Amino acid sequence: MLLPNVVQTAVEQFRDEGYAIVRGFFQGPELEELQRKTAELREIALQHPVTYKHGNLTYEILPEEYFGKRYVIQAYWFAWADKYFDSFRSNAKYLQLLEPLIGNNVKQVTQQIHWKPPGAKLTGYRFHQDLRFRESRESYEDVVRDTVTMGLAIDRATPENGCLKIVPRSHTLGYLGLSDNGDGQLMKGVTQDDELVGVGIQPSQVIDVVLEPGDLVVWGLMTVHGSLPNESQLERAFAISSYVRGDTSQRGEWTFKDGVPQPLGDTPQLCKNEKLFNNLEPHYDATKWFL
Ligand SMILES: O=C(O)CCC(=O)C(=O)O
Ligand SMILES: [Fe+2]
Repeated sequence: MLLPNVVQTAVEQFRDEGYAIVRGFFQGPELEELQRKTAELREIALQHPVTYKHGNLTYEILPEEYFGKRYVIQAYWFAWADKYFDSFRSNAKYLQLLEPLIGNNVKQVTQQIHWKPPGAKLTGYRFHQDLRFRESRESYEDVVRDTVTMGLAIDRATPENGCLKIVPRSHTLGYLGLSDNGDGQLMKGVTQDDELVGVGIQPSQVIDVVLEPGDLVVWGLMTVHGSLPNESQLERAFAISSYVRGDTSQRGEWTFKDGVPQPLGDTPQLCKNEKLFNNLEPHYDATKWFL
């Protein structure tokens, strides 16, 4: 468990600066298990030639036809594929950080692993605020106030392999519309300095979130962040979990009720994909967003 002063420092930093880092959130056998299960999940995902979807479960594939080799760059809601990841999402240490911020009735709106395989292009994320990914604002009382997002380093994350970059205190600037231009695709192209300057952010304000395996970074829906593609030969797997206050949100999968971990139910709940119920069957999605 986290020490009380670690929780308090993180909560204060998150409120003041729009982000916080918790070192050694996962350690030892718990970290090794996460790394092993992540490698296993990657092999399962790589059995699919193109992007695969089943309910909220998604494996985002860069197909061999266009990339010379098959890559998996994202998995969503793999709690449906492996019980380990269902209990991972309600780990008691997540609750320790969440409770002071959004209480102990909590739903989860996103569960993601992002891989940045060496050699794959298109593994960067242009600078943005995650509020752009919460389409149904009326489904929340106050989605900004009631959301906390956590990113757990599975591999070491450095500038060379495309670590997260954050603009401290940017959560106070309002919604800036970064990367909303064009098709809004985050993984094509990189943010130019003048785009940041145009919304009042100096490029020198951007910090690299360098993480050791097991370190955690916390951010909010208004925190400006992004990352560059992996230019190194080292992997960068990163597990992102976004939580909301359960009693003010009609989106997400229950994760804690009165602090008690909740497993997934029989059917998926609306989370981030508003079109979930259009097709609940397993299917391939060969959309060529990357062209
Ligand atoms: O994985 C990353 O580097 C950033 C991902 C991100 O910002 C997002 O999914 O919203
Ligand atoms: Fe993001």
